[in-house]
Amino acid sequence: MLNTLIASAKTLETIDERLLRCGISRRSFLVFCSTLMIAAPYGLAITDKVTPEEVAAGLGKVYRPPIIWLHFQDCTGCTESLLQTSRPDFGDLILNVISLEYHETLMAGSGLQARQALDEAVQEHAGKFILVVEGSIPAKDQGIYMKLAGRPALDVLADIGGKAAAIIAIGSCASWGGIPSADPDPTGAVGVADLLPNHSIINIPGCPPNPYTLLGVVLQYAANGTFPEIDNQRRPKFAFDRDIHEHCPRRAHFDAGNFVKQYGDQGHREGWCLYEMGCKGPDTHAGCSTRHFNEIPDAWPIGIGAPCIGCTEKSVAFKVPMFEVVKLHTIAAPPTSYAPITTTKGIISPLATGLAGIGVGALVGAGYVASRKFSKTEDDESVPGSRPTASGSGSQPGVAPGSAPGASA
Ligand code: FSX
Ligand code: SF4
Ligand code: F3S
Repeated sequence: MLNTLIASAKTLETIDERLLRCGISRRSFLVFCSTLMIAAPYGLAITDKVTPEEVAAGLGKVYRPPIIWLHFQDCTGCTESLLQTSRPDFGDLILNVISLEYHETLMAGSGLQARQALDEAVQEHAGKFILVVEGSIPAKDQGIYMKLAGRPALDVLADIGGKAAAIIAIGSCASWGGIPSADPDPTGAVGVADLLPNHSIINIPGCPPNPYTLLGVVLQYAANGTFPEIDNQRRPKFAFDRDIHEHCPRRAHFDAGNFVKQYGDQGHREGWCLYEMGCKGPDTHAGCSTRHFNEIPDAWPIGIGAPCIGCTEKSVAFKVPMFEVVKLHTIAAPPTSYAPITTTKGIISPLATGLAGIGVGALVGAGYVASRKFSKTEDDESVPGSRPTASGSGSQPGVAPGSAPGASA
């Protein structure tokens, strides 16, 4: 078990020992544990507990996992999102919960000093450390497009990856190539698993991913010596098991047919659905709609009015054009009996009251909701931001003209 191996390293101590020695309050650690529980409410053995106290009791006995973090072709956004984690603050998180042995962005040394630090860390923790890789690896032309201390990145990854207990590919770049692999992909950018397919590798895609997913995976591995259950793209299921669209706060607008037509229009200002602006939420598995970034409410793409670009999906991100509308894979439209979410102008029909009115009212309501869905007529005042069209008609989202609404392939 990894934790037994780690314990043999004299320089490492348990999380409890470290917190005590450094004067970190129990309260801070409990806040951290409860945040982890929220980020991973199921699917992680370390958070599969009833209270934060139980999580803390289990985690406290875990030896701080040694981490070596390498950068390849990246923007450092993944590191930045970790830096912005505020519970506990960055210093507590990095220096006390995990044992970060090498990280080029954060270390003071450079050049030969950095090279020696890396060699020493690899040597001391060989076979016990977790290698975190950020950024894609240029594989074209024998890897000449990126060198570290004179060695192609390809060789560095093979060498250090071969000595790691396990590898975490953080971000979409390290998971499959990400932005550097976008057409025309001049460097032949690939992900870690493309180069080391037989290693123990887990992918945490996202541009950037949620830092608590990383911490959950790291601590789970340190505690149990195993990665959490993964899907067919090596992503931890606890964080990637559902699509954005399922829990999007704008979903009610999608169901009601209220779509932003243009950035800055009235619908955009009112927080309507971004589907027609190319939102890839229906095609994207990630937890962003419920786990926002930096612990700030609404700090995620759709929360600030930008469509999801599908950054966690290899087949979507940086491949499908930004404004292209995705197909829907599930029955998207709700029962037509759903009440509209905006109030209507006019007078309630007397037929809508009384027994006889119930059936008729339902039909009228259904007809109303159906007509509001995907309405594109220019004179429909109830649809903010509608733009006049030549024909005054439009297609339903995700449905090819002429096909039935709702489900598609
Ligand atoms: Fe890529 Fe990360 Fe995007 Fe940036 O790993 S996943 S470009 S946020 O920093 O490398
Ligand atoms: Fe949210 Fe996008 Fe789905 Fe609209 S299409 S409900 S903005 S995920
Ligand atoms: Fe990425 Fe979409 Fe989330 S773009 S950060 S998966 S909302």
